[in-house]
Amino acid sequence: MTVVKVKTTPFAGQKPGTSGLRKKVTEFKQAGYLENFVQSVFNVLDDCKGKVLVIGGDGRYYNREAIQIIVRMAAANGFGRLIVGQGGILSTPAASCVIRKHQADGGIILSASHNPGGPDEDFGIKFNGANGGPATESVTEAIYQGTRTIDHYLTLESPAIDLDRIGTTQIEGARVEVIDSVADYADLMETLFDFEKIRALVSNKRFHMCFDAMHAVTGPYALEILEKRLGVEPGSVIHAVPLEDFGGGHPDPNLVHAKELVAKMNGDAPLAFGAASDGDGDRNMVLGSGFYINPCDSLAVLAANATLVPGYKDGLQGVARSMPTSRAVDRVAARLDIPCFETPTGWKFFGNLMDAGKITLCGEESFGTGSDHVREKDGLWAVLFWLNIIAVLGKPARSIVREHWQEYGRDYFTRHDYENVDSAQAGSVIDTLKASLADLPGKTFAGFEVEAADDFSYVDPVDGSESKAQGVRLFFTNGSRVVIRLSGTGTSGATVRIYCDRFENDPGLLGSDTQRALSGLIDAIEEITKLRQITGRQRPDVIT
Ligand code: VG1
Ligand code: CO
Repeated sequence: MTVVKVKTTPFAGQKPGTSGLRKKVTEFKQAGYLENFVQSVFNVLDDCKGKVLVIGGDGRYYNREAIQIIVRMAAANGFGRLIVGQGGILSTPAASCVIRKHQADGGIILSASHNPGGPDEDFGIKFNGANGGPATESVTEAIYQGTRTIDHYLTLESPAIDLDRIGTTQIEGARVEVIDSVADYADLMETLFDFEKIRALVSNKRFHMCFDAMHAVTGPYALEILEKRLGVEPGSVIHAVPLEDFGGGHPDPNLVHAKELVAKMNGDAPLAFGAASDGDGDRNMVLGSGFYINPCDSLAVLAANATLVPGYKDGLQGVARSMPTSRAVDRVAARLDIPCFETPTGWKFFGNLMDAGKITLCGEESFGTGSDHVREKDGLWAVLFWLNIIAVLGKPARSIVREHWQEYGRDYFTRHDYENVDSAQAGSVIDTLKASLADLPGKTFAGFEVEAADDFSYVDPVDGSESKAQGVRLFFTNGSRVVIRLSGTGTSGATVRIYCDRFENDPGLLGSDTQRALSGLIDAIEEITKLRQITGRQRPDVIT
């Protein structure tokens, strides 16, 4: 097989966002588009000779074709060993686990996460480093710079590898191993959680649960771990077959998109426990009987109860949350007397803290929770963590959360998303707000007086790198907070995210409806930004 040097010219806009490069499939399918990005990744790795690369994706449309392209390019670039998930499947946390376990030099994950899939929908690609985590900002910036000047990529002519058969083939100097997508990950879960106790819980005739894989990547993982290894009632995992278009659905685990699950958790005979994950398996939504658990609260409850779980029995080094996430976990950290870090949105900012041993648990309000067992957020891991806690405490999820509020107070939290807003309009809302930051303190909006306002800037405590302009924060004199930022994962128009939180510790006021509890704050931010007025939107598209 001869290595072929193919001439190419740069494509504009190959700048990775919050989590990799996400574009429409039609854009990715242009000749040389995927190749340019992949070669730019390899160029940043410098000498690929003999290196080990993990490759897998969430099974969405174009996953298999993309993997064949990447395998040929990796072999042509001199990689010594390629580890590929069977059928091209590796969930994001499983890819992280495989990179770490096999001491690979990195991995390429093909996913646009919770974005819809199909010929006219989204595709994505992300590079993770040897620690198993998303490349840091300096690496993604170097990849982007590479895409702006690229003039050739390397590939070779070789037959497509059989993605469905576990086994090894040789392409040039590269040994290509197709591995079981689930085994390494499932084994890791067994080392962290008390499978005996969870088995006893789920065998209880009164404990019925449902896991909604949303026709995305977690199906095979959930079947193996929940139904096979833990003995959860067969049929409890729904939408378990990964489909290229996620069955036409939106693989985003929230109350809007996981409708069938939500129906099972409410009504006359609600199930005891429900959960869902997203396209690539790194998000989780956890539900109790007729009870929604906000991801910010979920992180706080896991931190407060971590020592009940074998993998965390010795306690936590520290915790971290993304800036827009509510401060519920901060209260737990203060009580445990451990450090709590506030990072910009996106999992790539947690990696250094975990590698340096500064944190054990971390999370984001966007249904992301995880720990240092891998370097990605991890949907099924969070589900198992909850099941383990429920099994030990012998209480329903709802009681665990309510008792947590009684003890620590409650941080009411909501996020309002305005999707597909005209990019220029969205940009001007944010720019106008930024220009007024210095004038806001002391002013009152809808009864809320602004105490401080800034544009969040983060200095990484490990390597000192600085990330500026990570979202506008408005702090009010009564302790409430609003954050506003633009999404970095969309593929059309702009998505404006508004995050509101308010702390309450009056024991009689802990059970209110979230939207009602935050309505004043929502009015205040509209008065400040005039977002609805400017965009002509009456209400947000998604509320979580
Ligand atoms: C969103 C979430 C962020 C998350 C990111 C990737 O980013 O807000 O918390 O880390 O998605 O998650 P943005 O820039 O759109 O707000 V995933 O599961 O899409 O990889
Ligand atoms: Co995801």
